Amino acid sequence: MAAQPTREDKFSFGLWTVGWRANDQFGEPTRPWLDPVESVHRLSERGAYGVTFHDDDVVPFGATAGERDTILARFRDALAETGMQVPMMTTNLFSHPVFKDGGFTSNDRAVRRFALRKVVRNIDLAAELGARTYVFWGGREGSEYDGVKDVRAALDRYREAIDLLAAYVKEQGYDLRFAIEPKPNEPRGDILLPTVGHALAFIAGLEHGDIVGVNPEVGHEQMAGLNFAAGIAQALWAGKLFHIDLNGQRSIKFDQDLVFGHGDLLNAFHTVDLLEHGSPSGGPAYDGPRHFDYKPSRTEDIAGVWASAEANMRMYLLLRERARAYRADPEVQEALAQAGVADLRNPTLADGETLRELREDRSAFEDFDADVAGARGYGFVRLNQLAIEHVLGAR
Ligand code: GLT
Ligand code: MN
Ligand code: MN
Repeated sequence: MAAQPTREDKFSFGLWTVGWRANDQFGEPTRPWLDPVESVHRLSERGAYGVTFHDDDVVPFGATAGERDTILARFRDALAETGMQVPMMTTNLFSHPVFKDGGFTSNDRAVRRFALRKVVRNIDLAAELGARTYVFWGGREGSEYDGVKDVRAALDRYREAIDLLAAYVKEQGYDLRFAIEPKPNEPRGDILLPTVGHALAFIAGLEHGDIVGVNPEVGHEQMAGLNFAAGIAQALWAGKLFHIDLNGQRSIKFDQDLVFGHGDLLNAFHTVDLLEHGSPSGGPAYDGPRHFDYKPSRTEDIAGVWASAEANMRMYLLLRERARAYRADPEVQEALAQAGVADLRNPTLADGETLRELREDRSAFEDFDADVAGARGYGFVRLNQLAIEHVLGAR
């Protein structure tokens, strides 16, 4: 039995997740509109510590200034009553038809200027509500056809937007960092910055990249056939894992946004192990929010929505418990040693050794017996079997 979720677990949910009305390409909504204030209460009761949202999740697009004030006052009251935090906020630059060709990278300059204004207004609100992370998911930044978008110009405009906004955050003295969320496709045929690797390369070319990191989502990497645990390991290595979207995906297909762990369970186990304990050889762990970005399946009624929210947290806690047992198991430690996992920490050259000295070291090449080294068994299968047995509760 895993423990019940508590605020210390730092579980957060997008209001757009439980609030999704389950309309899809082929069907109408199957659930009624859910009041964001109710979501704050229901999630708080279940042990979450925070909610996250797009500007339009709380204040409808096009609301007047007066309507916005009234809605936000009521929302702030719900936060105060429950003690719920807003660790992250983001902008909807994808729903309204004006963004059909993107926000920051629309071919229409007036749309790009409107997008910047929409983000700046919401960044001010994010700072006021105490959010520490501002996410950029560019779902509409891309195209369906290769000839319609000058990708190099689009990346210039993307960089212009992120640098302008990051400079604004610094000027205002806001304690806020940006996190770019990659996705390979959907809703656009191809989306700019499709993977964690693309996003990290883009960030390296920014003027204000020091406050810009990534917000990888499990399913988005897996839609591209990539290994999520390996992706976040690289983001941690780069010091850029600023936020995370946990959910589930079953192979390369449309974005399923299943409950965390309901897709590739073993990869979810290693994801939790990495977030909680850092890499096996002691690299950094992650101490930010455990944020769920899933969609309660279209088959569920409102009771099913809350059950699925609970399922996300429970999956995380169960996997955390299993990961702790895995790390503490002496047989696992022994298998890790046999696999040479910790040996990879040793620099390949000795302290102070030069490449010239390596070239003079006959034991490294001329006298090195490649056949003996090639005959070594690493025992990776045994280690993996131990991981699976822990996941199954067999150990
Ligand atoms: C949208 C998308 C998510 C992003 C959100 C942030 S909204 O639902 O599917 O992956 O994280 O804009
Ligand atoms: Mn998704
Ligand atoms: Mn997401």
